[in-house]
Amino acid sequence: MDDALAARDEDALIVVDVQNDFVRGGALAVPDGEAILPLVNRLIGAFAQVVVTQDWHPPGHASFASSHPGAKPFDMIAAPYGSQVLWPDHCVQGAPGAALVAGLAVDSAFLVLRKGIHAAVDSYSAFLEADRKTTTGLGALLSARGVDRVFVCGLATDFCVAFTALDARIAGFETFVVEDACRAIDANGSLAAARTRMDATGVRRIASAALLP
Ligand code: VGL
Ligand code: ZN
Repeated sequence: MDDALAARDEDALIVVDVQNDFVRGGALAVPDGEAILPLVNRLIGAFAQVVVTQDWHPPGHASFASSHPGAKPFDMIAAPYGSQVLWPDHCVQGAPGAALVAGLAVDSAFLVLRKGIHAAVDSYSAFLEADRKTTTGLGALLSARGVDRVFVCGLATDFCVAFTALDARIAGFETFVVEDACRAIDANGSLAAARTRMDATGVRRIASAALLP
């Protein structure tokens, strides 16, 4: 069992992409993704500072396979900013699939942060887009609010959760991924790769029992 980590005022919870397209029936459904909802809601209740993110792409986004003639979902392409996995169309701005899952306890969140809004650049991370230059401003915002530890949960472990956690760590926050409050896509070894990177970067992987009574 992990040491108890009872949430303090200087802790922020980032709830990543708990959206219709990432759960059962969605365009990019994460296996068992809907199962995390009760636990995520309990975590939200334990934190004074909560940020919820939404993947929020314009139609024709560069990460969509449909934007690249001849490409299929899960192909890789070389984008100007590096390699990019191509996805089914998902989380299109304003579409039902982009909405937060019904029942997600968002009311206490101080911020709903939308990311991936630039047509030519993807953004798994809630901090820095895939060009590694364009910031969402989240790091500065959390710092200005006195946050020093960041806890991350949501979907998907191996993409938006991991990239968000890695960037939180790089931004200087002590960073934890609450693994049982996440689910993974796990395409082509992506979950093992994400865990290896998180471990190497000093992101701590914990269970919710360390936080919740
Ligand atoms: C995500 C793939 C594409 C995620 C978002 O939320 O993990 N994955 N867009
Ligand atoms: Zn996306």
